[in-house]
Amino acid sequence: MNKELYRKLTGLCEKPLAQASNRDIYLALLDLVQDLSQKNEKPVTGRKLYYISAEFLIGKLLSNNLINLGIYDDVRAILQDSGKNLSDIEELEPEPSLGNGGLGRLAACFLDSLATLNLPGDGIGLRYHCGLFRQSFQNDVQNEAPDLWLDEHSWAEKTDVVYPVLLAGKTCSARLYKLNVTGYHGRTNHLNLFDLDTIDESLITDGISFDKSDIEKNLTLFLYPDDSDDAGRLLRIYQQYLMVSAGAQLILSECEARGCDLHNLADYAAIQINDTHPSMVIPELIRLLGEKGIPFEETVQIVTDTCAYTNHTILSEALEKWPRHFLDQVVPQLMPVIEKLDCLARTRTDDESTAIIDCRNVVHMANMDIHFTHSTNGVAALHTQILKDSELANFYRLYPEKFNNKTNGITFRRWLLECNPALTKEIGMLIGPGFRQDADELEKLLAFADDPQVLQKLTDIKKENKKALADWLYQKQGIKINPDAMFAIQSKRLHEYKRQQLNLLFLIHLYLEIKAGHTPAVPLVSIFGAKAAPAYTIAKDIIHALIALSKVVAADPQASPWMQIVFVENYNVTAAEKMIPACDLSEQISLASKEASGTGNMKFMLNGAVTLGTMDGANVEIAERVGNDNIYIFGQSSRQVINRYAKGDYCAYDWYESDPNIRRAIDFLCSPQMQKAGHEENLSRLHNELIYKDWFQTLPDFNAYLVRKAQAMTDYAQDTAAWSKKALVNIAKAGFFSSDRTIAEYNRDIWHLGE
Ligand code: 26W
Repeated sequence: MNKELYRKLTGLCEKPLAQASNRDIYLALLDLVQDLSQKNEKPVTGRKLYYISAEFLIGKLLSNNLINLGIYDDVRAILQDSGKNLSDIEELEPEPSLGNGGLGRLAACFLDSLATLNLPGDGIGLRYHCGLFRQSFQNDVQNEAPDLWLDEHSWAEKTDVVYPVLLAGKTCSARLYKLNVTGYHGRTNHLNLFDLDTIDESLITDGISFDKSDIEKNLTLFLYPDDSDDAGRLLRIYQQYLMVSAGAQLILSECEARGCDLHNLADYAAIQINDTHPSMVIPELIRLLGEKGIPFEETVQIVTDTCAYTNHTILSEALEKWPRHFLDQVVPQLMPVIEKLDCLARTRTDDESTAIIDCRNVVHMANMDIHFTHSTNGVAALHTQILKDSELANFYRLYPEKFNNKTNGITFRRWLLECNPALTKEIGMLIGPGFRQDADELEKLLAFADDPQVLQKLTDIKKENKKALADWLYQKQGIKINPDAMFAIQSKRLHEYKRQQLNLLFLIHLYLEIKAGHTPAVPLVSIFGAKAAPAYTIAKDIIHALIALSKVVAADPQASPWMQIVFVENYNVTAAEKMIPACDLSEQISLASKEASGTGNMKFMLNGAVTLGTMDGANVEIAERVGNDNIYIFGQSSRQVINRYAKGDYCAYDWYESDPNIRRAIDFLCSPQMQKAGHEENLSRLHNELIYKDWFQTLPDFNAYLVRKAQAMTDYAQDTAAWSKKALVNIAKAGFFSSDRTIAEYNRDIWHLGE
C-alpha cells in the first residue's frame, strides 16, 4: 500500500477512512487532486495557446485526474482496504455538462492532450450554472429540466480576478474561475471559466424557461439558451461577448505580465477560435489594442497573426450570422471595428459572398474569421476538402495558404484507460505499457490477429462490458436487455442529418420481417442515446417514434426475443463511458458530406466495435485504415449527395411510392399498433416529413443500409472469432485517432507553442 498517500487521505478526511462517509472521501480526494495538480504547474516560456470555446464538455473529473496523476490504482486499493469503493464515490460527483456534443467534447480532449504533451495551453469559456438540460421521457416524449451542477465544492475555484465587460452600454464584472487540467504524467494547465456574481438561479421557472430580460441575472444561467426567439438569440450574443471580452483581457494581461509589449502579441499568444461562437474576440482584441495606442492597420496584423479558426460544420444554418441591429444593441463598441474590417476585406476582393456585413445588413462571423485569422482548418480530410471545393471555395481561392486539415482525435486516457479497464489491462499484457503514452503502439496488436486465445479474450471482455451495461440500464431505467444479443449503438446529438430516422426505419422493417416469419441471424439490442434541441420538433418526434416502437416490440412475444430497442435517458459523458465499451456495432450513418468528422466513431472503434457507416467525416479515414473487411460501408457518396443537392431533383415521395419496403416501413408509423403505443400528432408529423421533405435523403440509402446491417449481423452470428478479429484490427488501427496526434499537428502547423 502507498502509505504516504494513505496518510494524506486520512489527514484530509480528519478521520479513519473506514469511518468517513463517501462524501467526506470525495471532498478529501478533491483536495488531494487540487494539491497534487498544483505541483505540476509550470512557468510558461514562449508562445502559449488560448483555446476559446463556448463549450467544454469535460465530464466527471475525479477518475480522470487520478489516472493522469498516476494514483488511480493506489487510491482504489487504499479505499478497498477500508471497505470503500471508488466507483461509489465517483457517483457523487456531478457531471458538468458544459457542451452539446462533439465540439465541446473535442475541446475537453484537446485540453487533456495539451497538458499530457507538456504544451502550455489553457481553455477559455463560460461557467454556465446549468449545462445542457437534463433529459427525461415523460409520456414518451422528451422533457427538459435544468441541470444545476454547481456544488459548493467544485473543481472550478473562484478567484479574485475580475474584468469589466461592457454589455449594452453597462459595465458588468466578469469573475474568473480556474479549473486545473491535469496531463497524463504531464503538466497542469487551466480551464478559465467566466461568470457574473449577480446570476440568479431562482429565475428558472417552468422546466428550462426563465426570464430572458435581465442579463445581469441570467447571462450564464444556461448553455445555449433556446435561440428560437429573438430574446434567446440576443442572450447568445451577450454570452459570447462576455466570454471573449473577459478572455481577451486575460490574455493581454498574462502576456504583459510575461514582458510582452503587445506589438509582439503573436510571439506570446496563439488563440484558437473554436467554431464561430468566439469570433468576436477578433474585433475585441483590435479594439483593446487600439485603446493602447496601436494603429488600426497594425492591430489587424497582430490579431491575424495571433488567431486561427476551426470550422466544425458545413450545415449553413450552424454558421452564425447576426442581424446588424442585434450587435448594435449588445456590443455597440465593436461595430465601428467590424465596419472597418468589412471595408478592409472589400479592398481584397469584390466577391460579395465573402463580405462580413452583407447588403441586407447581416454580419457573417465565419467570414470575419477567415479574413482575419492566419489559419482556417476543417476537422477531417473529407470535411476540409468539401470546405475547399464547395462551402468555402470563394475563400479558398482568395487564401489557399490559410486552409489546412486537422483530423479530430480523442483522449485515450478517458476513452480507453478510464472507461475500459479490462481491455486496457489485456492490451498491456499483450504489447506492454508503451501504448499508454504512444497510441501508435496499438498496432503491435496486429501480431495477435490470428491468435484464437487472444480473440476469445477480447470476446470475453466485450461480454463482461455488455453485462455491466445491462446492469446499469436495469438500475437506471428498469430495462432488462439480453447480453447475448448483438449490441448496436447510435449515440450522438439528435439531428436529421445524423439520421436516427434511418435506424428507426430499419428497426420497423426488422420488426415487420420477424412478424412475417423471417427472423434475423442474431438477436439485436439497438441502443440510442441522444438529446434533441428543445425547439427542434422533428428531432423530438424521432425520439418519440423510437420509444413508441420499443413499446410495440417489447409487448410482442414473437418479436421481443429477437429485437429490443432502448433509449437511454439523459445521454452524457458518464453514460457514454458505460455504453461505448459494450458496443458491437457502431452506427455512424449520417448523410455523406454532412458530418464534419464525428468523434464517437473513434471512441467506439478504440473499444473494439465495428463501424456500420457512410463514407462521411472521419469514417472515411477509419475505413482507409482498417480496410474493407473490418468496416461496413454503405450509401451514397458525398459527391452523389452534393450533386443531388445541386440539381435539386430529390423527391422523397417518388422513393416512397416506388419502393414497397420503404413504403411499408414509413406507413407503419401510422399503423394502429404505433398509434396505440404513441401519439398520433408526433407520428403523423414524422410520416409526413419523411414522405414530403426528407432533407437528409434517408430514403435513397435505406436499402443499402438494410443489406449492410444484415450482413454485419450474419457475420457476427456465424463466426465469433472472425468478428473478434475485426474488433482487434479496429483497436490496433485506432492510434491515429488519438487527440495527442491531433494536438501535435495543430502545434506543428499553427501554434508553435513554447517557441
Ligand atoms: C448555432 C450554434 C451551434 C451550432 C452547432 C452550436 C453548436 C453546434 C454543434 C453542436 C457543433 C458541433 O458539435 N459540431 C461537431 O463538431 C465535432 C468536433 O469537430 C465534429 O466531430 C462533428 O462532426 C460536428 O457535428
